[in-house]
Amino acid sequence: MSETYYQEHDECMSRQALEDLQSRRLRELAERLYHSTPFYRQAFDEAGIDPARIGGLQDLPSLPFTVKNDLRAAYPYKLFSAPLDDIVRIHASSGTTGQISVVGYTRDDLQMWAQCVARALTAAGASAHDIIQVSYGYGIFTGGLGLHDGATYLGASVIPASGGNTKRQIQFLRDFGVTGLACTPSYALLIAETARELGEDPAAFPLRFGVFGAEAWSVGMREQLESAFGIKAYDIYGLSEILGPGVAFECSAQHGLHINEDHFLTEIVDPQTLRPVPEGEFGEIVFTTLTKQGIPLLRYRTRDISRFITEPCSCGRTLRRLDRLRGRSDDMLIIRGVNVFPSQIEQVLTGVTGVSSNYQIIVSREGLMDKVLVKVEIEPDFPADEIARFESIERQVRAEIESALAISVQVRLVEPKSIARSEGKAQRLIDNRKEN
Ligand code: DLL
Repeated sequence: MSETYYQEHDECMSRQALEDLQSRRLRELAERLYHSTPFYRQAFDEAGIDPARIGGLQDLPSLPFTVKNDLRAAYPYKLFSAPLDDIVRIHASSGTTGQISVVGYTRDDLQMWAQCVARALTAAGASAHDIIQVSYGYGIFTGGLGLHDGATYLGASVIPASGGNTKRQIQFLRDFGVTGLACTPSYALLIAETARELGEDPAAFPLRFGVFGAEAWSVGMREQLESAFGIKAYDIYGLSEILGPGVAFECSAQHGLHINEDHFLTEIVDPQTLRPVPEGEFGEIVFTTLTKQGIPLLRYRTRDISRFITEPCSCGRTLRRLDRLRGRSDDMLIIRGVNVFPSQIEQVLTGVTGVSSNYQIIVSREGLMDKVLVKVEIEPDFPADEIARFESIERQVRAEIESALAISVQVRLVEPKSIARSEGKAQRLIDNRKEN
């Protein structure tokens, strides 16, 4: 058994070979969906599309989209394409609105998922020799078990720590020789902060790399995590509707996330017109699952915003890259006509001395305008007798946000530890807009 999981044949294909493969898989998918899933049969019939006549990628723009509400309306199993007898695992999306989307995996799906994650771990420099602590939540959320199965597939020694009990996490990191940590970036930051409070230096742990995702995070946050633990921090992206973690991943170049394009056909569209954006521009990511059996989806609108990076990658993989995710379109703020994502505000905060990266953005709406208050904690070692500097730092943060993003916000510095920490996905945005 090889010590890494680098599938050169699949990860370094020529564009032509990849597109041929995608075309073939798209044709098979359309046939399969038509004959196995009443939802898609109806969608094809209504659009007047005969799946047998789909030639390949050139026909993709004529195929119907799938949206989150379709999944919710199909609750729990109506969008499954495989019989329940063939489903061996069920997960659900971490919906914040109370309505959840349910997804099912066949045995083959689980294997493909583990391979996608094993590719991601390999790209982060992991091998069968690593000890990987999985501190994403285990359960109905896909983070824990997704990373777990991928790390197991790779042959690493896996510590299924799950989220929470941060002191015990630190004990494992210190005593078990852990070389790789997988969790949300905000939880990694909390682990580092808690270690310091306990008088430990997180950089002294044997950790070498982190595989962080499940929420938007900035390059500034990456720098903080890398220096706190003395590691390389890699981004991993995915969503339960499509797979879970492992749809796309960063490599040693740390510049964009390679999409597992042999399994996930990817488009970037203008959310208004639903047409592809010009090459390299930001838009909504749309995925078609080419190989999934449990719940394959056609042109699923993720509401996540990114763009393609088109230059070749120095790592040699030809799988196209997504730029670091900006965030979800639902979280986008419009401030005097300027579109801003919380992750862009985070990027500015991480560059200001004296403030920490624990922050919260509180948005309200006045008329058609979003009004934004940025609450950010001061550094824990900020000298107590320098409270007078608060105002000048607030002014500085406001000025830096204004100059970097061309928006004006209110800024309030708050005491260390006054903003709630998260052991999973951080809640950075408090959105009071819908109440108005
Ligand atoms: O968060 C899957 C996952 C687990 C990915 C662990 C990476 C690591 P959901 O709970 O369905 O699945 O949430 C999916 O989280 O649509 C994005 O908005 C956001 N997201 C996930 N990864 C990233 C990332 C998992 N690397 C939603 N950067 C997605 C930015 C991310 N946002």
